[in-house]
Amino acid sequence: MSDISTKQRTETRVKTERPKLHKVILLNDDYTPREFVVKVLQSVFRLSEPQAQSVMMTAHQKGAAVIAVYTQEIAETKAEEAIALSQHFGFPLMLTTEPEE
Ligand code: TYC
Repeated sequence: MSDISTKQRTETRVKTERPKLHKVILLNDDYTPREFVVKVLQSVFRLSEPQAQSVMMTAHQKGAAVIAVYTQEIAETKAEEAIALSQHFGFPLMLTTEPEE
């Protein structure tokens, strides 16, 4: 005989931590052409052309700009991709990542 309807069930609730998000930060330099920075932001980070222009100009004027936030692995992979792409074209463009507060 099945006791499925009367059996007490204990529910275990496991608290799932949300993965911390990491910022990808674009750093200014004196040599990388503005148009190249915009292309990298569009191709690697999928920014629209106006968004890419805006982020590029913020880095150009203030020294650094947050591009976007991702989980740690994606943030680091995208930063590495952008740096590799820039090095391939002989530009010194630099990006860093840091955890969000
Ligand atoms: N400062 C560069 C120039 O005048 C352009 C530039 C902008 C480079 C933003 C990097 O993250 C950067 N050619």
